[in-house]
This record gives sequence, C-alpha cells and structure tokens, in this order.
Amino acid sequence: MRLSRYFLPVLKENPSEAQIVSHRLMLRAGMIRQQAAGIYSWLPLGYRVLKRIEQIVHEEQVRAGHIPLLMPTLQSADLWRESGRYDDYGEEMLRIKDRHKRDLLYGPTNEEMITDIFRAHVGSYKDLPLTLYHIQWKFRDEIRPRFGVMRGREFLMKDGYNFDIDKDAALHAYNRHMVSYLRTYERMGLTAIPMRADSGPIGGDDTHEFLVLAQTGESEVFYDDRVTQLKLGGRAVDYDNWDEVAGVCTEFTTLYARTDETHDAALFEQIPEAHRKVGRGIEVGQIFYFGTKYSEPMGATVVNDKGERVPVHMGSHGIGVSRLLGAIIEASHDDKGIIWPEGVTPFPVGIVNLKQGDGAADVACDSLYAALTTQGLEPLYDDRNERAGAKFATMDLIGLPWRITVGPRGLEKGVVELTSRRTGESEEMSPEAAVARLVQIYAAHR
Ligand code: P5A
Repeated sequence: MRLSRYFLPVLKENPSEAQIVSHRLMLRAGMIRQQAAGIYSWLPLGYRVLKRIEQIVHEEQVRAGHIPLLMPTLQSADLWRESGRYDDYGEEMLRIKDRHKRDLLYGPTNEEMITDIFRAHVGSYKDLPLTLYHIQWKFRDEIRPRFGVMRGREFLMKDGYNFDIDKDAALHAYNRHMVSYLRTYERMGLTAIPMRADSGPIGGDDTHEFLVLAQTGESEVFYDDRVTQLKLGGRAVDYDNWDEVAGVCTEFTTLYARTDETHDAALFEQIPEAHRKVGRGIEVGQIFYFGTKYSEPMGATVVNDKGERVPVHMGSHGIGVSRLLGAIIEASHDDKGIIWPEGVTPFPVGIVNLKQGDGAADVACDSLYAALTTQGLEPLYDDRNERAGAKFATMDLIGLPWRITVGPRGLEKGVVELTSRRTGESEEMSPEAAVARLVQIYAAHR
C-alpha cells in the first residue's frame, strides 16, 4: 500500500477524551472513530489489525477441531423466554420491536440461539462431540462504556459452544478451549493468564477468565508471579488426547491465579512472599462449563447408546476480539506510539523513502515494494513528499515492527537500513538481504 493513496487520518494532538494509552493511540493512529458512546467505526488501519486477529482466532479454533458458522446479530426474544434469561438479563440487553410489534434483541451472547440450532438438527450421541463457533458483533448496553474498544457497547466476540454426551466429555471440550486460547494469545504476542473466576449471567460452576496483566485493567488480580513465565511455545498438542490436553491445563492452572471474585486470602498467603503479586488485568476471554442449564429447559437432547433421551452437556467460550486490540497496545507501546507484535501487525514492514523524487531512491523503493509483495509481505510505503522526521514519526506512531529506510546516500553504497521498532536498532544491508531477513522473521508468524 502506498501511503499517498491510503486513508490514514493520524491526529497530531492527544485526544482529550481518551483516558488510557491504548485508546489514545488508536485514535491518534487513525484506527477507529467513535460514532456514539461505545460504538466505533473501524478505519482502514484498525480494520486490518481486527482482521488479523480474527484470522488467528479462526486458525486456532479450526486446529482444535471446532467448526465455524455465522449466526445473526438480531435474535427473537422468544428464544430467551425459553431459557428464562429474557427477564433476567436486565438493562444491558438492547431490546427492539419490529414493524409487526414482535420483540427482538441485539444479541449480547448466543447460548439460546445455538441451542435452538442444535435441537433442530442433532438427535443422536453419534453426532457428538460437536463444537460450533462464530465471530460476530455483540451489543451490551454497558452502563459505563469506556477506554475505547476495551469496554464498548458494540464489540466483536468469538463465541463457541460445545455439545457433549456427558460431563467428562464436556470438561475435555473446556480443556481443549483453554489450550486453544493459550495458543491464540501467544500468537498475538500476549501473555494471557487463565484465572479461576465467577460465571455471572452465563452460569455454571467451572469458569476461567484469561487476563493480560496491565495497570489499566479493570479486574483486580492475585497471582503467583511464576505463572507469567509459563509458555506453550511451538508445542504440538493432540487435541483428541484427553490426558495430554488436561496435562497442559494443569500446568497452566496449578499456580495460584484468581480474580477478586474468587480470591482466597488464606490460599494466597501460602505463596512464597517473593512471588505473591497483586495487580490488575484485562479480561480477553472466558470459558464456561454449565452442563444442562440451557439444554434442559430448551429440550436439546440426544439418544444415548442405551436408547435413552438425555440432555446434552454444554459450555460456552468467548474471546474479546475487538478488545484484544486495546489489550495488545496496552502491553506493547512506548512514548512514540504502538509497537505491534509481528503476529497481528497491519503491515509487516514500512518503507520510508528519504528523498521522494530522487530517481535512484524511487526506483529502489519500487523494487523493494515489488519484492516484498511477491513474498506475501505487503509493505506500507511512505511515498509522500514529507520531511524524513515526519515520516519516521508516523511510522513510530502506527507501530509497524520493521522499517526499511531508503536514501540516496545509502544507495551509493548499495545499502538500505532495516530498523526494529521494538529495539530501535538499525542495520545496513543490501535491499535483497533486507527482504530475505523479513521473510525469515515472518516465517515464524504465519
Ligand atoms: C462465552 C461466549 C460470554 O459471553 N457466552 C458466549 C460467553 N462470555 S463473556 O465473558 O461475557 O464475554 C466474552 C469476552 O468478550 C469480551 N467482552 C467485551 N469486549 C469489549 N467490550 C465489552 N463490553 C465486552 N464484554 C465482554 C471479553 O473479552 C470477554 O472475556
């Protein structure tokens, strides 16, 4: 993409409405625009990151054996009357009437709708296990929408629902989600810690939230700091192997890590003092096992191997897709701007032409552009007639992890400069070597 032809409305001034750094940087980098309280347009740069995050979520869900579909944003109130949640949900639910005076709502979550799909089409234990998911906009009329996309009213969620024959099988689905979430967040460059939590209006006893540690987080968290060192790494996990999947979950949930909702002071005291930490975290996901809470009242049953009709055991599992942009920026920025992890960056690399209009520099930039694009690494090429300082400031603000700087002086020696946004370190090398280096770096993130 050539910056001269792109739409990147960066702001020079700090927007006064933004209280936390991620919100400020998303506005300044021209990623989002607020349309009403807690409701945002996704401008091209923000939209690219959102799509990258969705892509990683899809890949890891499919890897775990989960099946994508798409349910609508609007739902019939009748479904929610069946589960009993229509009245319980309260003011957070946006209720709508159509022209026939029928009650609709903008879905805050989809347990009822997926249960309806299941009961219409599945009748035998032979069709289990089954996990369906989608990535769809939700609406919750939050009393205090704030911090930009972090607590929106309209927000994008990945929500998945498992259907299993009994509790053990459903707990395996729960564990499988935990492992797939750990992989998902790691690919985004995040450390998200599973913490025992409270289930709220979704229901059930077993639930974990995934928290990214950050001063600006809305949840208070209590943890053994050795938990922050745990990594899945490139480990291949066989999602059909119950013991292996449970083993990974044990590894990640044995050290004490809880939100204030389930905090146990006596247990906390048992952590060696040097490792005992109280902090704040951003909730980027939550998984639930709730058994037959929806299948029983809604008649989602299957015939088991003894010929009896039994309600299925279910759980639901959510990732805050749009919130993740905020969480990643909170975890990865400096005073100049955003620092995107390679896994989610809107463009893998930026090209800065120090002397637009200089024949040699223009030709070198064009051929770098073509070579990177051929390798599947579409660059953002700053081809505007601007001062070098302004071009660097824009690149630093929008946070592409790598920058190639091209200027007449370097080209005389046959070199360009490859700079890491994270470390600020630069290295001179031939344009070909710079492309080869980037291909190598990104190979690990694709
Ligand atoms: C699980 C999937 C559920 O709704 N039903 C379907 C279950 N869980 S949850 O914890 O309530 O939400 C899942 C994740 O969505 C994000 N989230 C939000 N993101 C932005 N703005 C909001 N107002 C908002 N509310 C929830 C969180 O990341 C949460 O973990």
